[in-house]
Amino acid sequence: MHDIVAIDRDGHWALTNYIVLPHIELNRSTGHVGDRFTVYAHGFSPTVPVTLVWDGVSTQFYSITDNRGFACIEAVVPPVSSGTYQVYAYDRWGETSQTLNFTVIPLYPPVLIHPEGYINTTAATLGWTSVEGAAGYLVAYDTDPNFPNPQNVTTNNITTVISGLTNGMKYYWHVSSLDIAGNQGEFSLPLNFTVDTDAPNSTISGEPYVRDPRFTIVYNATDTVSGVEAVSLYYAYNGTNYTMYATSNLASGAFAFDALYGEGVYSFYIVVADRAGNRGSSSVLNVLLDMSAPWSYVLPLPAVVNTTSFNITIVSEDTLSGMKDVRLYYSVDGGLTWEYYNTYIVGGYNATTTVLFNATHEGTYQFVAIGEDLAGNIDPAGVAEAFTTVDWIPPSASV
Ligand SMILES: [Ca+2]
Ligand SMILES: [Ca+2]
Ligand SMILES: [Ca+2]
Repeated sequence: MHDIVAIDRDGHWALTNYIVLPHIELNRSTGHVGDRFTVYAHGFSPTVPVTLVWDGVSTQFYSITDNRGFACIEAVVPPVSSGTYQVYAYDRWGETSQTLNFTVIPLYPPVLIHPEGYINTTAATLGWTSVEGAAGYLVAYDTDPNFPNPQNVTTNNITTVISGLTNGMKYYWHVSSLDIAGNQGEFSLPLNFTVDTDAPNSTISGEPYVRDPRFTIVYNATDTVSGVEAVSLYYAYNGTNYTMYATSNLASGAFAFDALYGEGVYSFYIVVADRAGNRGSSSVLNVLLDMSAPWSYVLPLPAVVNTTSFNITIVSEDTLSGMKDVRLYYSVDGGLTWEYYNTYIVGGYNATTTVLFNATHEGTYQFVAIGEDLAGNIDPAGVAEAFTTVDWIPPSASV
């Protein structure tokens, strides 16, 4: 109710009443429980309380109009179920506004953070972003992407631990927000993860004795569920601490190794990681780098032997890897080429080998022995190491 006063130039005046139909405007027509919103109330009685009515739940908000009948009511969406509500305002004198609709909508879902992909535990910690106004979250997980039989967890936190998961199983999960009235919003887009608690298996192999300081370590790694992510080669020299040498993304292959410390024992193993973060190690492979040639020689023989068969003694020595074999060569009567006679298996670091040599005819014999160690180093071919004259035909005399 308003008064209108008309005054003329001479000061005469007249008074009348008129009624302005009050109305309200909302700065928004939808919101979540707890959201703030503003109501502009026009055309109410001056300087009186004006009440905003949230229909259906009788929630009321008060303000006082100014001398023009205007009020600005700061309101909060009450904790009501999702749906459309009617709101209106009235003042102390019963002036009542029109009715407006306000729709309460559930909270938006959070954004899922982790886990995704592979995990290496049967108890997963799920995490997501917080949603403003959320009083809690409903987490659902299932082994089927359509969530036909979800396991549900309600929590006030932005993480939760779900346990009792099965190795090798893939799980889908999503989260919805709950407001203080218990309204459940839509679920987030799902993430999924697969449980892999099995460490990878691996083997390495290589030559036990090598003579080239660049050699190869062959490896093979396998993994169930998630697969091999990375392979790392570790080595130690003569029992020192292990150091990582190289890595590879390939599940099987070979590492070329440069033995920078020279001769000695190099020990190797590999560590294999799968995509879930499990790690497994191979057994240790020892490789002996032996770059030193052995030496073998034939012991001196009598100046003359008078039998077709006679013993030859070969002495061999090798450091590090030890002897593998020795080959005996001979030449007759100053022949320019060495004839191969035989190969003898020799073990150990120092060996004496006695062999029976069968001469095919008389003459002057020269001998040389060429040894080889287990790493493949070979005694340098040299000059004759022993010689003898074979003469088994008695001298004949005629008179
Ligand atoms: Ca695995
Ligand atoms: Ca050697
Ligand atoms: Ca020799």
